[in-house]
Amino acid sequence: MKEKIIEILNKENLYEIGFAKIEYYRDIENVFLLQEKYNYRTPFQVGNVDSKTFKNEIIFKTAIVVLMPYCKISNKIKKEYAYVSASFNGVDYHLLLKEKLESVSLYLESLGYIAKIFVDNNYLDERYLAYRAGLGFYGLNHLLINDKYGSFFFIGVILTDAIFNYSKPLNKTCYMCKKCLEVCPNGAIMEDGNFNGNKCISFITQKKDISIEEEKLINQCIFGCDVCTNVCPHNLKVSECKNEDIFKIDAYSYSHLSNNDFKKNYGKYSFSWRGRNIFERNLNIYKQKLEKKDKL
Ligand code: B12
Repeated sequence: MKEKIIEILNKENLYEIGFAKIEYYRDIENVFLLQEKYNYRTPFQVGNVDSKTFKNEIIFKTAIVVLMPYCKISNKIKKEYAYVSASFNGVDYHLLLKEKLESVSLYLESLGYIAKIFVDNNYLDERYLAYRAGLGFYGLNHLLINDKYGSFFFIGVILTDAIFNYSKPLNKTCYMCKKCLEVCPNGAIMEDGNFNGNKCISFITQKKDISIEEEKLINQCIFGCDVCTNVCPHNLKVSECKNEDIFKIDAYSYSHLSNNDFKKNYGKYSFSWRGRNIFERNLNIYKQKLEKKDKL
């Protein structure tokens, strides 16, 4: 059954696949408790400590974890163009990856098993599941790093009640060069190994109400943030997106869109999930910065 699943996924061009045993994950319980204590948790994180550690799980036995790589964006984009971070650059990965995992869930269901697909906005801690499935190790920037793809990949998960031979976590750590910590513009990555999601620029570009101080942090990359990943030496091998594949928008000539036109033009991209207002807010912040510079 394992070989068949790998074969199905390979046909979908997915090659990094691991099998994690679902059990009570006590080793990360404290991470979530500390996160809540210090207010590091963002509202984009759903679920609670018990659901993420599978404390009371009775149905699922296995997480089949799959990585889907994406390309990185060079920071040599002309200043008049605003762009979105690499993870939001292409066609919505939530839909794409879910679709690719569909044939595995159908296969498992045909054998009488339960199978449920998850990508991103759900109660699971997907990085931890990928770590347990032997697909990578944690970086100081808190992203999971894979030997082939660096940290430039999305994670998809299928939970099932089927039982397999399980993969082992890798016994590896990142180089701890601290480059990510040094370049993070807002101190989200901390020396003590913690991560404050509320300070992460990626979160600030996506949240509704931002302060004047936070506005100062929004720049040419108007949605998401690649700063800590672009300096990471584990990402040197990651290939750059072709110029024509980079989503960019001329900040000077963009004019306000209706909700319908925004959906029509950008609905296929994952950044559109936050809607037009936030996108235009960030674009206008960048445009004002450009205009200020032009006047100098
Ligand atoms: C909420 C969220 C965010 C928030 C908060 C990020 C965060 N660090 O939690 C914000 C909006 C800031 C964000 C940003 C980004 N995100 Co995000 N995000 C999520 C989401 C929905 C939940 C994350 C979560 O539950 N965090 C929980 C907290 C506790 O995590 P943590 O503080 O980092 O703690 C971990 C480590 O400290 C570690 N750890 C600490 N102590 C110990 C001890 C032991 C023993 C072990 C084993 C581990 C361990 O384990 C903890 C749990 O994993 C996941 C999808 C999902 N359902 O999992 C995607 C996800 C993590 N994001 C992803 C991506 C791509 C990004 C961005 C790169 C997007 C961008 N370009 O802007 C940035 C990267 C920011 C960064 N450096 O982390 C990918 C990560 C892929 C990867 N290679 O790791 C995910 C998995 C989505 C996906 N399906 O692909 N994200």
